[in-house]
Amino acid sequence: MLVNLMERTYVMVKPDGVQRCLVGEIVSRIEKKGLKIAALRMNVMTEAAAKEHYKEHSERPFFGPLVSFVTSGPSVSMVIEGNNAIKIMRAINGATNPVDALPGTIRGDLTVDMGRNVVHASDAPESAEREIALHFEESEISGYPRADDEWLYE
Ligand code: IDP
Ligand code: MG
Repeated sequence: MLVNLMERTYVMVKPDGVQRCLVGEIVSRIEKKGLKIAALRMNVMTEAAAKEHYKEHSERPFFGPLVSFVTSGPSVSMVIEGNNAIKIMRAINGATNPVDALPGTIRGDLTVDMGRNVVHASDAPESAEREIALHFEESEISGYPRADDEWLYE
């Protein structure tokens, strides 16, 4: 049961989250939920990586500003693991547009503008696999038991 539903997803605290000193707040919400940090790194994303990361939006008018913004300063990249981690992380982040993001979500509680919504999380298993491979070497990702695993899963 636990093994079958186990997923990994790519999560990023974008440069606005780093500048606004929200890294701890965001990581804390993820940890408290019961999801596991399998990898974590801060770096300035290269333009090539940013274009690849957001390639589904390459024809949209906000693509250029989005790539400039996400490469404008350090961001924090994570691989987050847990049962249904992909859907759970999207729920923790909240709707893309902060106007629609519910209170209790990261974007609902902490943001006001779609172009400065502080977090990213993969939206499906295929994008999670693609984004993890884009931003991390397999050797950077840790599989390890956590002390509270048996209290998190039936
Ligand atoms: P997501 O981050 O919730 O997956 P996407 O639709 O994949 O949302 O868009 C990627 C990112 O691009 C958003 O998080 C947001 O920062 C930015 N973005 C999306 N749509 C717009 C827009 O209409 N104007 C400005 N920025 C946008
Ligand atoms: Mg997206």
